[in-house]
Amino acid sequence: MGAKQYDAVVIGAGFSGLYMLNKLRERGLSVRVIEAADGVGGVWYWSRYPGAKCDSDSIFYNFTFSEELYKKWRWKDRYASQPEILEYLNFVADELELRSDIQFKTRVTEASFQEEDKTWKVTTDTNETFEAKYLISGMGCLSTTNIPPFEGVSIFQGEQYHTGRWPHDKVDFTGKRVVVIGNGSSGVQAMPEIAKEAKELTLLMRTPHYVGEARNHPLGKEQQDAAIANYKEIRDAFFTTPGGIRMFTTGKSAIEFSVEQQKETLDYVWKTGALALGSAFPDVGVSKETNDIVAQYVRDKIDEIVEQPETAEQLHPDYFITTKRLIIGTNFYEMFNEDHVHVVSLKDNPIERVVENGVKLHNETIECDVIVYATGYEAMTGSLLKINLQGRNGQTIQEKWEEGRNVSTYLGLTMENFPNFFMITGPQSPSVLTNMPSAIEQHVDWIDQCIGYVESNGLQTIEAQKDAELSWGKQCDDLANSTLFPQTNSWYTGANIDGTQRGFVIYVGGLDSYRKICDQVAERQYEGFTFE
Ligand code: N01
Repeated sequence: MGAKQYDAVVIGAGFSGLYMLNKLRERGLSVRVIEAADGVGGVWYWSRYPGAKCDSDSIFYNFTFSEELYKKWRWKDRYASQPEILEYLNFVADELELRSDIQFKTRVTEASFQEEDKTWKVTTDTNETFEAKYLISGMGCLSTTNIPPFEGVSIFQGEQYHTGRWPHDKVDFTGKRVVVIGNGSSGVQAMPEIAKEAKELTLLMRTPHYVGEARNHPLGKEQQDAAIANYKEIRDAFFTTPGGIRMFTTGKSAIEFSVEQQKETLDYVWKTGALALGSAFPDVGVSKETNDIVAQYVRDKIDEIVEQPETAEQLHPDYFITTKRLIIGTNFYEMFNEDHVHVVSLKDNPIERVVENGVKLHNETIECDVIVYATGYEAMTGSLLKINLQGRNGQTIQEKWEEGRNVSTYLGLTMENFPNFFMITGPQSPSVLTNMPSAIEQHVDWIDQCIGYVESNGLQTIEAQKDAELSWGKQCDDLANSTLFPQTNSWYTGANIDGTQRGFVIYVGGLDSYRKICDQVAERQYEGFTFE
C-alpha cells in the first residue's frame, strides 16, 4: 500500500492534538491525527485510577480559544475528575466534529525526514505509512508510564496495575491486601479511595512528599454561572500570568511578613486549597528562607493530623517544597490514622524484588493480593524518545539528545536538523509548570501561525538554527539554576528513574514571559530559524 498523503500529521488526540487539528483544518490543511487509544483524551483516557482528578481549578482546565465552546460547558466540581475531563474532551471532539480526521488504535513507531521531497514519512504499528509536510507531536509530557524494572513482576500471583494504564472496568479492592508503590499525585489520589475498600493498604514510600489540602467541592449553579460570565477574565489569565491560571498570592516574600502573618496566610491557603502553597509567597521556589517557612508549615500540619508520632515523622518531607510537583489530596494524611493503612519507608529497606505472594523488601516481605504501581512517568522526553524519530541525515532524536536528558531545542518547540517538526509543550517550554491547557493553546497558536508563514511565503521548510538552540538551552539552564528546582531529585530532572541522565528541561520563566519571547521571534520574521 502506498503512503497516505497529508499536509500535516499530528501524534496524539489529547488536548494538544485536538486543538492542533482544529487550527490546521481552519487553515485549510489536510490533517491526520494518529492516536494509540480507541478514543480521544490522551492522558485522561488512560489514567482511570480511583480518585483521579486534575489539580488545576476546573474552570481554567479547558479551552478558551472559542467563547462559544467555553460557554457551552459547565464543570461539576472545583477539581474535575478524570471521567468528567474525558467527557469534556469528547464533547470538544463532537462539537468541532474532529473525529473524522483522527485515526484511533494506531501507534506511530517511526518518523523520518525525507530529504528528497522535504516531507516526513510516518510509520505506524498498523503497518501504514503517511507522508506529510509537517509533523507535530501532541504526545504530552506525562504519557509514557514508568514501571521500575523490579525483578519477579511476572511471577506475582495477584493483580497488578499501573495508575497511568488503569483498566476500564472498576477494580474491586474489597477484602484485599493492597500494596501501593509511589506517593506522587496519582498515589496520593488513589490511596484514600482504595483504603475505603481494602482489608490492608500498605504504601511503600521512597520519598515523603508535601501534600496540601485540596478542598475540592461541587460547583453550585452560581459558581458555574460566574465562570461563564467571567470568560474574558479566565482567558486573560491564560495570557498574563506565569502559570496561565489565576492563583492566590500575597505578591511578597514570606520574610516581609511577621511570623503571625505568615501563619495566617498559610492557614488561609490550607483552608481554601493548598495548591496555593506554591504561589502565596512567589519566591518560594527561589528563596531558601521562604521555602523553609512553607515547608515547615506542612510538616507541622502532618504532626497535627497524623496521630502516631512515629508515622508522622516518617511522612515528613525534607526537600525544598515545590521543587517536586506540589501535591494536593483529600484525606491523605488522615488515612494513616486508620488501623488497616500502613506506610513503610524504603529508605533503609528498599524493594529487592516482587515475589509470588507480595513484595520482598530488604528486611521483610509485604504479602498482598494487589500491587498498584503509582510510579509515574518517563516525563518530558519519554514519549519522544520512544519513537524512532529521525531528522536530516538520519540523525535520531536519541543521538541528538545523547540518549536522554541532554535536551536541545529552540523554544521547546522545534529542533535543528528536524525541519517542519514541532513539539506541543515540548521539553524546554513552560509546560508542566503551568496549567496545561494554557500552555497548549499558546503552543498550538504559535505553531499554526508559523505554518501560516511558511505556507504564505511559498516555503518548503522551517528549521531551528544551531546557535538559536544553544542560546535557548543556556537561557533555560541559567533560569533554572537561579531557582531551587535543580537541587531536588524529581521527574522534572529525570531523576525519578534509575540510570537516567539528569537534566532540568523546563523553562521556569513563566508562560507570560515565554509567550512574549515566542511572539517576538515570530514578529522578527522567525528569528533563529532558517528556511528553504
Ligand atoms: O508520578 P510521580 P505520579 N521504587 O513521578 C515513586 C501529574 N498528575 O503519576 O519520589 C520506589 O509524581 C516515586 O518516588 P520518588 C502531575 O504533574 C497530576 O504520581 O521518586 N518508588 C514517587 O513517589 C504529577 O506530578 C494529577 O522517590 C518509586 C512515585 O513513585 C505527575 O502527573 C494527578 C520508584 C511517582 O510519583 C506524575 O504523578 C496525577 C521505585 N523504583 C498525575 N520509582 C493531578 O492533576 C518511582 N517511585 C492531581
